[in-house]
Amino acid sequence: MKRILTYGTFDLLHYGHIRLLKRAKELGDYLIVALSTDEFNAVKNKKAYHNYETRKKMLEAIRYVDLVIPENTWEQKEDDVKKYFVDTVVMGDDWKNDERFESLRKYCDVVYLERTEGVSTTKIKKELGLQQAINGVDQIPFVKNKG
Ligand code: C2G
Repeated sequence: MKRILTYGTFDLLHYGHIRLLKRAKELGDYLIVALSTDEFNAVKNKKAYHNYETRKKMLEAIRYVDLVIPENTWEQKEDDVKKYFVDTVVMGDDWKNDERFESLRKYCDVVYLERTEGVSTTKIKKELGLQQAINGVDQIPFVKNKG
């Protein structure tokens, strides 16, 4: 059984995400998605519209996805690959040659798939008026948990 692992926030699920998951599954038999937690999104300077539990339930409903685990840190990838006996880590090619993935080649294959043009969560939020420019940079204003 060939085991595939991918990482992401997967917020406001769209066909770019689905295409990535479909192609990742086609590379093996079992697809694990390490889903960024809300706390880790803050580290990535992302504020997801849907919280972790909602994003997890949506991913678990996708036929290509066999298991969803939390992504809490940048550093957990090596442990994930070993713990789940991963053969291949798959990411969209916006991550191509990123050392955080290239460093995994000691333990597994690393494959970058072409990113789907014309769609992104940021674009959806912008077009739905769900975000405002701050200092000229489009982003959801991240409000730290009060108290
Ligand atoms: N993706 C894609 N096409 C798009 C948008 C996204 O192929 N139009 C891919 C990305 O390349 C990524 C996956 O879908 O492989 C999930 O995208 P995001 O949720 O934006 O993930 P990201 O914030 O890049 O998180 O440790 C790695 C990070 O957690 C990756």
